[in-house]
Amino acid sequence: MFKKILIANRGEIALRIIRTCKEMGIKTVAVYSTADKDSLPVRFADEAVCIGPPSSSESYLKISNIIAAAEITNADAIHPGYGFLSENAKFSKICEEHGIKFIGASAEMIDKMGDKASAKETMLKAKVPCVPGSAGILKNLADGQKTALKIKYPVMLKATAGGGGKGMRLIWKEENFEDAWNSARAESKAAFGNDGMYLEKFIQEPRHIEIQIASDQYGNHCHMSERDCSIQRRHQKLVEETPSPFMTPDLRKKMGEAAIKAAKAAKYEGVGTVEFLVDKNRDFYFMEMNTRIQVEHTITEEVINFDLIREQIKIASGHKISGKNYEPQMHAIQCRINAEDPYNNYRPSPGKIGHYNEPGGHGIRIDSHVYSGYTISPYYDSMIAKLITVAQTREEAITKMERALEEYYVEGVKTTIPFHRQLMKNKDFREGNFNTGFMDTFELKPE
Ligand code: MV4
Repeated sequence: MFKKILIANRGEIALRIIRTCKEMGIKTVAVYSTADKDSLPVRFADEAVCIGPPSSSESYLKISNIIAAAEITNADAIHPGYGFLSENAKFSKICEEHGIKFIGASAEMIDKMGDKASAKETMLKAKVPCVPGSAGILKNLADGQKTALKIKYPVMLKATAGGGGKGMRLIWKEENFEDAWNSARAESKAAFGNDGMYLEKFIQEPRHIEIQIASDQYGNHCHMSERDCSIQRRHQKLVEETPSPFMTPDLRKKMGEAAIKAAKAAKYEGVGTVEFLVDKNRDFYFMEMNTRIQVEHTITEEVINFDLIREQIKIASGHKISGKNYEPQMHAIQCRINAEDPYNNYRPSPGKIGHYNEPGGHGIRIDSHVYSGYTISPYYDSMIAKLITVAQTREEAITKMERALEEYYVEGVKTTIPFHRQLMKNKDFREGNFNTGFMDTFELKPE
């Protein structure tokens, strides 16, 4: 087992990783930018190293500084958390070259799964269900137009280097193809330095349902049931839950098996997530594979009673898994509490928190790095807490969430708490009647 892990991240996930390391008897090194010098990860880690100024590109993304911090503290592994360098192939490779275990995917895996057309090719070969579309990258405009006619409009044009909706275009009819082609390619070239495009049939009103998996270094794989992440806004998840209200035992079995097929085909190692689109008829299609621990791993932990960070660290150090799958035993919901103004287009609301009161009691979990007097920096993402409720049924988990949100008080900054309070009372949400288009029509009322 590792003796000392450097956490190449900040905020709640840095704290989350430090907590598990402590329970495992592993020493921890926090790295921090000058903006985070008073943060809880810095206070709770065994050692802390400043790696630069507030700007992420000069600190949490600065590979040379992070490797230097690992060398001087003699860390034998690096946990990247999510975001930042967690899916950076170059960083994974440099860690390996320095004899430091990267707790995440290999550079080859990150490259293979990060290129969406290549990931899809791997999945098609393995007979994982995929959205009908082009066979790999489109050769040119004419190839795109021809393929679109073959699979029939509406179609989705997607950037192979994409993610989070960047370089993606929905095209309803042939006459709009050329403009979409040109603008998507330009956008993708600018964002990723890659303008490779592929095409898919447009799936209308899909749900976003993802399967948590774990794979060890010996070819054993298991799935840990699903998370429904359909409540999103501009590709930012707001609420996640498990089980999905749309799930059936049959669909869970099929999607779990497909996710394992995906992991096997990729020769995956570590904990990961296979994302699917699920349509009205409960047909499902591979979207992408995430090779990191995700923000929403918490709800899976709650329903299978299992520490996923601990498992991730154990697998990275060579631990064997049994290969048995996990079934959800409870219902869990997570609301992302962001320092954003839901009444002002979710504009970030950084600043100093005055009084801060977290909810508590049975079935409530809060993963957060903030406290009374904490200053939320404008440099990083605006999530200040993950509020998770766990109960026997979905109804009880919602009731608990309503109660918890009533107790939650954050003075000094705007938060998404009013949005979550109203969502919990929304008829369609309560009936499990929602898909990825939900936020397009949701109207926030004055409080
Ligand atoms: C799609 C789709 C419909 N049909 N692909 C959005 C981000 C990227 N990861 C994939 N996305 C989508 N791909 C086909 N063929 C609809 C979306 C989509 C979406 C997917 C998941 C969660 C939220 C979404 C919001 C808008 C569009």
